[in-house]
Amino acid sequence: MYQILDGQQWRHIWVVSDIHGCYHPLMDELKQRHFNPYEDLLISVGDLIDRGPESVKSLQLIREKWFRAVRGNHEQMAIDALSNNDFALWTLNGGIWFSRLTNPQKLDAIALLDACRQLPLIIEIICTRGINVVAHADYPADTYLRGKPVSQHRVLWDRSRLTGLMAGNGEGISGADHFWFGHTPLAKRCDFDNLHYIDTGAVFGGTLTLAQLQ
Ligand SMILES: [Mn+2]
Repeated sequence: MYQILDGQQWRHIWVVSDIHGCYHPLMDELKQRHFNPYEDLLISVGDLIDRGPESVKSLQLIREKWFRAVRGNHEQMAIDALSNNDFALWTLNGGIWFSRLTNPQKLDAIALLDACRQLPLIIEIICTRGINVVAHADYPADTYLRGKPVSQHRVLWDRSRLTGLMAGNGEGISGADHFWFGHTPLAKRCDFDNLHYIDTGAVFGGTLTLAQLQ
């Protein structure tokens, strides 16, 4: 559930919003920032796949040394579809690309989605400017604690904290310096206290947001 990273291993560290198959826009953003795959790290808030044009290429990022990701609800829907052999929910939510792959492509995609079972739900990375926590939709507690069991479903899906914050209710989460979430497409990134919601809807005609943690 938790993966702990020591930021000292990298020069610059970035977190990126929901990619959803927007592989080439991501490469453009990395180029603009002079991202160096030998020295820098990119962390995804999850939802690498679905809706956009290049789900497989986006999924292949998990094999790169310079890339880490937490699991998003879209990866989870794909994992569940394959294990239950029930593709209805996933297909309805942008997973149609999978059925259009050739058989060899499908085998590679299955191997990659199988590897997504190993993706953590939460990444904690200790950077020069403090402790950062990355999760897809929410960290469902008032206080962060490394290793604390939390609801997988809420980590992957829950929008209630953000909805509350937008209505003026709620505050930050203690126990870490910054929290980075995706999942809910917004016109621009929203920062409430130490909570950062960065999904700016790249796949819906918006942009990818990259935030530098170190
Ligand atoms: Mn999502």
